Amino acid sequence: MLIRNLPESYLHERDATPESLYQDRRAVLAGMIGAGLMPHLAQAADGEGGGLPRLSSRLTRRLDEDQTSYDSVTHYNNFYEFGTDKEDPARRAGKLRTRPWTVRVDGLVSKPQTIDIDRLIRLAPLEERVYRMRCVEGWSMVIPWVGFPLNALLKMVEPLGKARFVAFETLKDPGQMPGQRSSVLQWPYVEGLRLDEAMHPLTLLAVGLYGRVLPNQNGAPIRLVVPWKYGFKSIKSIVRIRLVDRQPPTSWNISAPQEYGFYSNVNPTVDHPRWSQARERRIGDWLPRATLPYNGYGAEVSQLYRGMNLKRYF
Ligand SMILES: Nc1nc2c(c(=O)[nH]1)N[C@H]1C(S)=C(S)[C@@H](COP(=O)(O)O)O[C@H]1N2
Ligand SMILES: [Mo]
Repeated sequence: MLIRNLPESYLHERDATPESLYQDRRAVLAGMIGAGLMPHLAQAADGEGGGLPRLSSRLTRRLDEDQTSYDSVTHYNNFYEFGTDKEDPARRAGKLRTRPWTVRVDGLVSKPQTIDIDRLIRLAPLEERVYRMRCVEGWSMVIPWVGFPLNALLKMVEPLGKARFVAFETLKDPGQMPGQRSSVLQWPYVEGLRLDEAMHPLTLLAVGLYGRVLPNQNGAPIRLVVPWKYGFKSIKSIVRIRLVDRQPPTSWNISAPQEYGFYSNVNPTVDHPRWSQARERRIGDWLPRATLPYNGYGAEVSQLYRGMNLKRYF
């Protein structure tokens, strides 16, 4: 059973983390509201969220930028399983049944497991982290995610020495996901990371946003969040995570290999063949802004790519 397989570090991560990082979310919120900051967060906490259950978490990562409104985060989405228009997922993802739900974690690991989502949420050290997100199409958002580091789950299953990549898979069920009746992409949606990218402390498995359970359109009940990569790497509604020895196929790369690479690190100096990536439109802003290398996370992640030709490995 899961509890027995959890390594010490997983169970005790909360205690082991310096207390200064952790502040009671309510106190932080009260402070921010008191200071007249984060009106969107205040709104979401006070009634938005469509009655979705709250998740208790510790704020471990702030960002000194305005958060995108709850309404935009939940009504301007890419989730092709529910259609290709930005408003389709909000209108159509209500059909998705997110309970019961299990995530199968297997492949090159010594402890393959099928984990129930509620057990995972109960056991995981839930954190609130505010991340900048950049879609390859040129828009960006700032989203307060709730989740836990992917590396906590990976350590639990004990990757074998041969494991070099991690492959992710979304649910395939055309009955619930009407977009899968179209062949706009190959289904199920699949994504992948190199193992060191997957183990990086910034890489999150999100189960909520704005302090509540994830809305279906944002990838309920569990989705990946990799903030230094273009949004399509952050695969939604995950049912399987597999440790493998070769670079796994990824949906957008299969669909248009000359446009979407495996790495897909946010890079203002490497243009998409059909448009520049130098600038972006922050949802809610009028004026475009400069796109940052690695979406602003370069100090933390650029060492992962030392010596690599980023134009070749785009
Ligand atoms: N399964 C699945 N995951 C997906 C997508 C998708 O179509 N299907 N779209 C991706 C893209 S292109 C982006 S920009 C983000 C959008 O996440 P959001 O709607 O929560 O902002 O989800 C990514 N994850
Ligand atoms: Mo995207």
